[in-house]
Amino acid sequence: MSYEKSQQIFQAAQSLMPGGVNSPARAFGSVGGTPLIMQRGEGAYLYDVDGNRLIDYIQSWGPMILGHKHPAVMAAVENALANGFSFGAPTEGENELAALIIEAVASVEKVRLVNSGTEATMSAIRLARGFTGRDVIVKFAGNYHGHVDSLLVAAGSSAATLAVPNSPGVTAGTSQDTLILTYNDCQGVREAFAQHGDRIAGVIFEPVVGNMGCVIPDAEFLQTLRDCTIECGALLIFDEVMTGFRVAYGGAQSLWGITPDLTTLGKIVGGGLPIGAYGGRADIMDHVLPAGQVFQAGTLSGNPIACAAGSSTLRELRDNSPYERLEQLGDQLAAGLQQAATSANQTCCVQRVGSMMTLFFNPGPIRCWEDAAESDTEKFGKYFWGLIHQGVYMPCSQYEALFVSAAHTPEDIQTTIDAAQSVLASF
Ligand code: KE4
Repeated sequence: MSYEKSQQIFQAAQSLMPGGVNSPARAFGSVGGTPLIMQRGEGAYLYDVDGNRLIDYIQSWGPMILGHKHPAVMAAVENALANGFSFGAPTEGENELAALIIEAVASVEKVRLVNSGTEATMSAIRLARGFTGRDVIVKFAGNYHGHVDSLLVAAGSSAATLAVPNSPGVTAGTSQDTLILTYNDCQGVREAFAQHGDRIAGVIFEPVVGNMGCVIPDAEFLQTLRDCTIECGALLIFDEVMTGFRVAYGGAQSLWGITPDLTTLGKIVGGGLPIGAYGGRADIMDHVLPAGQVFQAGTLSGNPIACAAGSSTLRELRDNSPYERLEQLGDQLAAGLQQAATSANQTCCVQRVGSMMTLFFNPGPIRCWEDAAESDTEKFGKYFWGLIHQGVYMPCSQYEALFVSAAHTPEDIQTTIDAAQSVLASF
């Protein structure tokens, strides 16, 4: 396989965009080498500028659950394009997408459309603070919620819960109202609420983590979060930007049977076009301007083309549910990857919910960031590139989840397993 054109284009990008990319996740920072420049997608496949075909398990980091260029989504976007691109005025398509989200996610009574998952989480935590009149937000190490200043924090040196900035440009003042806890640590949650409960506006977390690799919450952890937030009058925010419509049509909350106060969404709700959303109890959402006083706005929020892509994607997921097939394909892939690692005497564990999963170079189980951080990222890099050379495109970091789409076939999965078998056997 040649990657010559990718290398030329990426080289040229270096003088145009920081690191040659518009999002660091694409820069192959943790696996090394030059990112592949993609030309087009078709179903389960991506084609790079050198004409290499790859079975795609990144799927634009989650949105492409139906696969690339799904006919129903293509038709909806083409129809919307015929009316123009953007008006800065309400359109009926926004009602349609909002109604689909409200119908699908039981806890969402009202929703606001924005342009990215980051905007959704940033707005949700502002709303939690505005609604409760409190300042403190709780998050968990290894959970990512977009590049929101107050959530770009790392565990502080003291008390393990005080957060400090983990990016230049984030001020101490911004991070001082963020508490950072350990995922799946019920005792830590109870202690933090005992100590700070009356100052906590909300807790935001990933109800299945994708951003430290796939990590699954314990039932007790979920219940502890719900109980503590109710007891202290804080809001529980499910960040379902990745899990929304991915792990189930109703999101992770429909699997876990926990009702959050607010939910953030993105990725799939836009069908691959820029959309985010936050929603929840109407009595909370009615605090958002112009219904209430919490400010949030956006020039392209509810963009007609993005809404058409999102609504057609959700309708397809609702009316021709792929979730049973995604569960079967996910199970086939997870079992095959685990078997490939075991037969190659590689110490790995696979953690999965539905069609999102991670092969960790780590004995596991992985329950929190401290566990995940023990993974062998160097081996992961070798595995990643070995698969690229065999036409399989996995997420370019140990700390991401791979995604199976409704366009993948059992044959694609078997091809992937065979490729993993030969790569791991070569270690
Ligand atoms: P965006 O602003 O990237 O649309 O969404 C931020 C976000 C919020 N919440 C969760 C749970 C997320 O996973 C994300 C974004 N996910 C990453 C990949 N894990 C996006 C990839 C990238 O940054 O390029």
